[in-house]
Amino acid sequence: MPLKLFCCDECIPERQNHVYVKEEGEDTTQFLPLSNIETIPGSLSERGCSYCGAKLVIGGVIKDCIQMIHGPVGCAYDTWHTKRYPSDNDNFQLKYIWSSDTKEKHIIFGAEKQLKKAIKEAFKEFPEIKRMFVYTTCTTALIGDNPKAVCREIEEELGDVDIFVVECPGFAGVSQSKGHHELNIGWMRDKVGTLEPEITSKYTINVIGDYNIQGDTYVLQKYLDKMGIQVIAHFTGNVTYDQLRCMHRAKLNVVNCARSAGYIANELKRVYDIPRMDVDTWGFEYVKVALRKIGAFFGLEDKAEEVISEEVAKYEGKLAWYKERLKGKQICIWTGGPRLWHWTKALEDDLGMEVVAMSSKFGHQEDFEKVIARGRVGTIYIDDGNELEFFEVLESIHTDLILTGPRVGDLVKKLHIPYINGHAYHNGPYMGFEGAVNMARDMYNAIYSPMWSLAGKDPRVVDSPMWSLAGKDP
Ligand code: CFM
Repeated sequence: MPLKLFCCDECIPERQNHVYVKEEGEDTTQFLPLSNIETIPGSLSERGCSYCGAKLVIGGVIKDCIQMIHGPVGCAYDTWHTKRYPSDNDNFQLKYIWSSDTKEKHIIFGAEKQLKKAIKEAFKEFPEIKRMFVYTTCTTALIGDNPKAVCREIEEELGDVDIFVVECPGFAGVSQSKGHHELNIGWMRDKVGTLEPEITSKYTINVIGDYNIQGDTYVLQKYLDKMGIQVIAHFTGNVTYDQLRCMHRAKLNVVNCARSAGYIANELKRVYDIPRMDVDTWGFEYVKVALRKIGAFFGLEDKAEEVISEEVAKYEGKLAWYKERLKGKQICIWTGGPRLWHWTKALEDDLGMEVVAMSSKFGHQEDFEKVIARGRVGTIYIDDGNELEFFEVLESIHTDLILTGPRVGDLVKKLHIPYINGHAYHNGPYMGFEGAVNMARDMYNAIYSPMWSLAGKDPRVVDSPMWSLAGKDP
């Protein structure tokens, strides 16, 4: 039976439809785990909320913009400093967070005045900043505030500011995925086409879904600069608010994260007839394919080959060194969704590793189609996995490393299994040729760290229930 019920899910048997083990000769037309539906009550989900998907993932990356969170201060605090997306604007976007700080009395009397006060105060504190994102949260959406009306008033009053409102209360949708969607569609509707860019090249693109995690965007930008391609906007990554208003002027949309930003690429196609090209910007071999595809679109094949041979010469040897030491190592990928299909085959082809279990928090059916198509036979594929299931997976497989977030990562570390931050990275960037080497280096350092054998010598560990769960004998 390819759909699998974990023992820990005995009292929530519906979970069986979310866990799949691929068997020989099967394809996704026969079995596909359910995904992008409500979390089953009783399952301790790892998902985020809609607001988080909008703010933490997409909007918060923009480098010249106040991020005003309309709600209790915790919503702002909890999405601050948990992701690392630098910028060349002195990291303005990482330093600060703003909140309208709503309290009980605002629930009763309305929080619009409070929002207005907070927005004006924020613009006053940062007089050089003239752009703002305003996000709704569960609380302020439930009481029926109208932040758009407030923002239009302020725009008129102040005259020189531009504010974008994202209606993304946490409870909307089933995961952070809904927040991505809201921001994509809202930005397209309200802001794209409201400004004209300065065109400096015949070849113009938008890079969609890169996010500059630990400098990913810089790596891609370097390759594109060398090819003579102008990037109108990175949606999003080291980008200004106004650059994003000019997205309608690109001749091509190059999409990496199709999950969080495929919507805006589709809208740009529908409204402005800009073609969409999906690429993988992680993985040594995949990046070659990506650059060749972009090169072929503009007739810049030679330029693409130049960049490729220059970069390959620099990094091929290093990658080979790590491959020698990483081949045959078994790993798990437990992240949001797209990184499963971006990474599984890349790690197997580039480094000879074997991906034995994958869990996606919020991937949709199309993500599972891609990941199962690219994944191995015998691998476990989980939608919206919970902690107990993770422990059960670890009992049934051998794994040398897990690519996941710090929350699950710190748990598995206690089982003496190394983890690499699959969301914000350990020491990135991970995109591009150099990124593939960085990722291999981090995985090598994690797996081969002498810490693991020393940790096994700690006598206190022997009695720990976690230790027996790990099935290891010190
Ligand atoms: Fe796209 Fe992302 Fe991801 Fe994502 Fe995320 Fe992310 Fe992710 Mo963490 S936009 S879907 S909502 S690639 S934050 S930068 S790492 S879960 S797989």
